[in-house]
Amino acid sequence: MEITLVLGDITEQRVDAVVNAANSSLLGGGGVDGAIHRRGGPAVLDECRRLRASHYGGGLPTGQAVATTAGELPARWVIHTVGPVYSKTADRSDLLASCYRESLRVADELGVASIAFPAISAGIYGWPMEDAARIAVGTVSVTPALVGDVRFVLFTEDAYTAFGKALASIA
Ligand code: AR6
Repeated sequence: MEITLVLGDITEQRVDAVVNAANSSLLGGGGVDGAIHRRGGPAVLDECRRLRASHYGGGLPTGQAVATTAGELPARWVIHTVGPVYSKTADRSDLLASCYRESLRVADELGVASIAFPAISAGIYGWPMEDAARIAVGTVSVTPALVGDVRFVLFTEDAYTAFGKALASIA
C-alpha cells in the first residue's frame, strides 16, 4: 500500500472510491459531506435514502461505513462513514480508527484499487487536527488491505502539515 498526501478538494480526485465524512442520517450536511453531495448530484442522495430505508432506519452507526454510487463525481463509489464527535472527556479514538478500517474493508469488498480519505472528524466534529492525523495515518498504515493507492486529501495547509508529520513519524 502506498500512502500519499494531496492538498486539495476531495471531490476532484480521480480515484475508485472517495470517502465521505458523513453523519448517521446519511442525508448530507456541511463540510466535505456537502461538497460530495453537491458535486455527486441526486444519484448519491437517492441511494443514501434507499440505504436508510432498507438497512439503517436508525442511522448508520458511528465508526461504520457503507458505499453508494459516486454519481457525477470523477470516482466510482462514495464510501460514507460516520466519525465520532470529539470529546475532551471521553476517548473516542477507537471509533475514529474504525472509520478508516471499515472504509478500507468496504473498499476491498468493492475491489477498489485507489481511495481518497478526508480528515474524518477534524472539521465540524471538532477533532484536533494533529491527533486526527496521527489516528488516520497510524490506522491506515497497519490495516491489512488490498487497495494499493491510498490518498489523504487535505483541504488546508494546517491539515496537510499535520498529516505530513504523522506520515514522517511512521516512516
Ligand atoms: N475536500 C477535502 N477536505 C475537505 C473538503 C473538501 N471538499 N471540505 C472540507 N474538508 P468536515 P467532520 C475538510 O466538517 O468533522 C457534516 O455536516 C475540512 O477542512 O467535513 O467529520 C457531516 O454531515 C476538515 O479538515 O467533517 C457531519 O454532520 C475535514 O474535511 C459533520 O459535518 C473534515 O471536516 C462531520 O464532521
